[in-house]
Amino acid sequence: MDELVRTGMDDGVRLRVFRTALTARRFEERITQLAHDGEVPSGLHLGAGQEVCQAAALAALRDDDPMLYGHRGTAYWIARGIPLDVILCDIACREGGTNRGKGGVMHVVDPGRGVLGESGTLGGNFVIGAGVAFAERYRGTDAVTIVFFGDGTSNRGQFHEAANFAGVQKLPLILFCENNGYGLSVPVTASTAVVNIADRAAGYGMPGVVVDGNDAEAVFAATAAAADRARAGEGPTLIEAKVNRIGGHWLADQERYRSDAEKSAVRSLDPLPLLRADVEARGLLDAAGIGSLEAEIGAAVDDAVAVMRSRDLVAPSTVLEGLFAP
Ligand SMILES: Cc1ncc(C[n+]2csc(CCOP(=O)(O)OP(=O)(O)O)c2C)c(N)n1
Repeated sequence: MDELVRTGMDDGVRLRVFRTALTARRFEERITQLAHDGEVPSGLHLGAGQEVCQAAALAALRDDDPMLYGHRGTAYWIARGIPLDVILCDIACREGGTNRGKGGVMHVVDPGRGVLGESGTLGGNFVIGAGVAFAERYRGTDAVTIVFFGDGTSNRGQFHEAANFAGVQKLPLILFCENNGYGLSVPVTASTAVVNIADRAAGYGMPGVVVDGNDAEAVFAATAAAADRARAGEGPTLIEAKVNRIGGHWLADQERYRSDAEKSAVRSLDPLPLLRADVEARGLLDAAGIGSLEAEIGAAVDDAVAVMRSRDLVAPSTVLEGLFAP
């Protein structure tokens, strides 16, 4: 995507965001079932509630802009066009994944699509992302690097090192915080001294922007503006999208630290039905069109499961392969 509509999402982008978010939701529902059935490891951190935000942010970038993602959900990979069966083979530790099944649920990598992976420990993405942004500028490209992270991860030391370096170097970098109010079971108010993560931007010489992460239009506009700034050589932006983690931290989380009232309030704020209603109200898809899209996605998920089941589990004897460049 070279030309973007900067004043707002056009219909094509809106549909693309909806398709990506809906695919991620249905895909993760199936992965949850597969995990309960013991067919895939249960380590998935579901993106439910955050897919619209992730899809809208990525729709505002070019499809090969470097991306380091957080651990929450599959929408980042789907947005970049990685086939569902390839993602599922990674998640299921089978041959056929981007990492030949060795990356597991969190380390899908496809450099050709700008998908650079996730650091083994939270926080590593910040310094790697700043380094990638520096390298891209050094090579003379106009790529914009985006680093997604959660509110809890923003308290790692690497955030501050990388933000300062990006600010002083005016790197083409977007630091994109998905603030879902929790780091595992710890509420952000108990872990973080500022009200908004974006408030920290002032300390590093970059703009800090807070957006409603349930509003695809707002997320798209903020990310597009940050990308324009970065490509124009004006430096990094810290975006904080306020989102809701609809479910637990991961599949096995029983969420004992959240009241029933809070859980139902959060679930009632699901942005996916809101985006669906918007798509319908604008006449982009009617009920039949949405039914066809659901059927198409369901079939694609079925196909991915069939491919995954046909692949071998990664052989333990290959564990030391691929560690170093040949
Ligand atoms: C350095 C490090 N510490 C702890 C963990 C374990 N861990 C995985 S996810 C997570 C919570 C992260 O919270 P946040 O950044 O808010 O993202 P969210 O899970 O809410 O999307 C923790 C503590 C880790 N992976 N790496």
